[in-house]
Amino acid sequence: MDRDDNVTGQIRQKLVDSKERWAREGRLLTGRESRPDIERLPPGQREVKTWPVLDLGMQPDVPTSRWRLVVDGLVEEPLELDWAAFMALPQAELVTDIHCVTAWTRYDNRWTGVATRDLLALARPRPEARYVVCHGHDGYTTNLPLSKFAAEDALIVHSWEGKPLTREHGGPARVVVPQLYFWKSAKWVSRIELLAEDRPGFWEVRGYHNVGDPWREERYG
Ligand SMILES: Nc1nc2c(c(=O)[nH]1)N[C@H]1C(S)=C(S)[C@@H](COP(=O)(O)O)O[C@H]1N2
Ligand SMILES: [Mo]
Repeated sequence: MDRDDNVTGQIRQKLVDSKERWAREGRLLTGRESRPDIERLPPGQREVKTWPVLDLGMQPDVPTSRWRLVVDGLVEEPLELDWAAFMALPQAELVTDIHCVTAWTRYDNRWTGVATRDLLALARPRPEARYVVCHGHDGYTTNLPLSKFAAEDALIVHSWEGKPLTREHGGPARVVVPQLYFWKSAKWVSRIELLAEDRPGFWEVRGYHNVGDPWREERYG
């Protein structure tokens, strides 16, 4: 490892350490619950107009020529899609809000991509499949209940505001699960693994909530 890598590594570790401390201290918690049909802003959130970039500091460069999406685990029909096969699937366009656990919310993001439901319909989950782990090309993982992953507004997106998703935001393709905090939406998605038993991901083993519903303020726990 050269000196630069070392410095980046230290910064990243500091960031991870401070977020673990936030989780232990329950930082930003208001103790409120709220309902999406009554309020637009979940408890403890504030609206931002920009789109912050958050990740582990390594932003993998995955050209669409090398991009593959694997759907495996407890499925009848394991998939390995290349870019052309992915883009040939039915395309959905949706406008949804982003809620990040660090308390910013960004309204009205226009996504284009493939509905997770359509992907799952191809792979056909076995009856015992109840959880999903999403993997990113940077080694990131995050877990969620299959029911949340399969929500009708959950997508694997390749475009934002009609333009290809940028690398810093997880391009060429990332998961977007609008009903959960944004750490549940894996950038640079490489693999969707279906499981019978839950398996906590990167932030979930570091004190973040296992489900992460912003309306119930499930930040940590
Ligand atoms: N592959 C990968 N996905 C990831 C992350 C990451 O580090 N790696 N960070 C998560 C976190 S903590 C957040 S808040 C969002 C940030 O997405 P953005 O940078 O597009 O705002 O991505 C999530 N998905
Ligand atoms: Mo985050």
